Amino acid sequence: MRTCADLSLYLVLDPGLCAGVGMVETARAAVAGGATVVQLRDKTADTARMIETGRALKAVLAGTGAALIVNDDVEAAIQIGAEGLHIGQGDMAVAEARARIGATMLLGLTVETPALAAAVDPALVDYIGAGPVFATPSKLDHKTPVGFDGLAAQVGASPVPAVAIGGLKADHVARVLKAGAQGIAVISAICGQPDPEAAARSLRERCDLLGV
Ligand code: TZP
Ligand code: MG
Repeated sequence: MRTCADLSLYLVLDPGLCAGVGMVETARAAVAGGATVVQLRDKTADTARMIETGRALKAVLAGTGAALIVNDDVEAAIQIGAEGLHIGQGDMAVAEARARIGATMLLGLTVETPALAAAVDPALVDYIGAGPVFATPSKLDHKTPVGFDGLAAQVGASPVPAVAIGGLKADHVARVLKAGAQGIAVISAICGQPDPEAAARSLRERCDLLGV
């Protein structure tokens, strides 16, 4: 049986926004500040580059307890030995993804509506990415923002834990948790910040205050 990772502070890496210090250093700093999950998401990389970056991330995260999740690229996730794979609705079918990664790796699925959340098979999927809560320039083709009420509806319909995403900052942590999500997922609140460790710590402190 799989145990889902601590989803409380979930960093999604973006190579463009991390351009200054790079994704690996951003991840190291974020985890030092209290991030519990790091997702490698690089729409510009082929599988070879995903594997290269993923292995560097795995080395940096070793011994920290933070989980490494790979976005979209199932082959890279396997080759890296990541803790999980995250896919969207337009990516490979959930059953196929589960068959490829085996029984022990985590599988995350993005949902954008309560109906999609309700359709999640908890035998296959370990957590959902729910939202987008707000519009965000970090994902130009994001679906219609749902706000905190929409988030609560998605989370309430889901048979598995949820992490909220989309335009979220430290001030939103309380409302994310009140909506029932287990954690907050962010790109720009950490990536590209002048001090990614301090940015992560300020998110972590809000989570800690609320007991997650
Ligand atoms: N999926 C929905 S919104 C989003 C993703 C990957 C981007 C979130 O980025 P930010 O900067 O935290 O708004
Ligand atoms: Mg995807």
